Amino acid sequence: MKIIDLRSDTVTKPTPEMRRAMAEAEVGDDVYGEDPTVNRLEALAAEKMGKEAALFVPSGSMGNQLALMVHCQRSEEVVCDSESHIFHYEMAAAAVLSGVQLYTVPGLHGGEAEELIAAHIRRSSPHLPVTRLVCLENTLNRGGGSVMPRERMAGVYRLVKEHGLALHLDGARIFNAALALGCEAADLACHADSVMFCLSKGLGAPVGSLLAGERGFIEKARRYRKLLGGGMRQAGVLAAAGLLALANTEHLAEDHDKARVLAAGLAAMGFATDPGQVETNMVMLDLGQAPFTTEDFLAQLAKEGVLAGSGRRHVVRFVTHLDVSMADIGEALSRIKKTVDILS
Ligand code: TLP
Repeated sequence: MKIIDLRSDTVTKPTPEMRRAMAEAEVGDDVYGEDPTVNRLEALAAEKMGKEAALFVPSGSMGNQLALMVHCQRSEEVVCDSESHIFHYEMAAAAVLSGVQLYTVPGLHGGEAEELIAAHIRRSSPHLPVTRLVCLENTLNRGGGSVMPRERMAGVYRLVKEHGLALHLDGARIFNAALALGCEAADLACHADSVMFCLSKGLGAPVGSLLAGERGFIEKARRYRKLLGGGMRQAGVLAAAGLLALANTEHLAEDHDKARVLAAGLAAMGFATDPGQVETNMVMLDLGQAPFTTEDFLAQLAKEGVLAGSGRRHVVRFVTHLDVSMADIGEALSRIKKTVDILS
């Protein structure tokens, strides 16, 4: 039985073309700044984000955490959505590495973003931490891959600048967001001082993310990357895969189509999943009303050869990606139906 893995878009394997490019990559010692392939990738990433410079890092988490380290001082505060990745999935690194507190705001990603952020910027007081940074996430992973429109980002950035703060964008899936909004990634990144995006998610590279921003910001991040043990040597073998991944981001549209078909199939089974709400490559299935637990559902579904993940409480997350076809989605739907029949 073919396993259909919808746990995440991180599960993709490099294509033969990618493996060839990796094997043939021109390399050097990147800690000395001498890896030509890494240098090319960083230049291309900066260009795509419309920023002065970029830094290749092993993971999205490291990219986000470097941004916090550079933007903030200890005891300062970062305002972010209560569903954000930096809050849930980065091992409390903001507290450990930067000594900052995350001020998590429910619904910050939504239509009230400006008002909510304004209400959470601290006034100057000897009793309160100093607000330093606002972090947005586009697309919002735990928000079902939902997109923050350009105008909303622009409004938030204006507000952030009026208060003399900085804005970091967790753009792990910025190309999914840009595609859904019909714009370039740089049109989103221009509303942020720094942006992190991942090569190892929908774009299909095996490893790597980039942090982009002003030259001085990136130079500081480079030093902190070394501090964290993230200075890589002949990293061109990885950057070569990244260059191929960045060369074509249009195929993400197919992942969005697959997600919509999956959501429509779930809706047809009677689940309250609205295909109209699927904006990118994720489908959230809320099993809060189901006669079985999320854990039992995931375990039985795995026996049927479909892997899915769990997100918020009672919520199953399906993520479409390069390594699942539209036919796989049809097959996954019939296995989901079988799972529900067994458990009901
Ligand atoms: N997300 C992973 C898991 O960590 C949950 C996934 O499967 O979706 N920002 C966002 C918005 C992300 O979704 C992720 C990874 C990261 C940052 C971190 O990237 P990595 O895994 O490369 O550290």
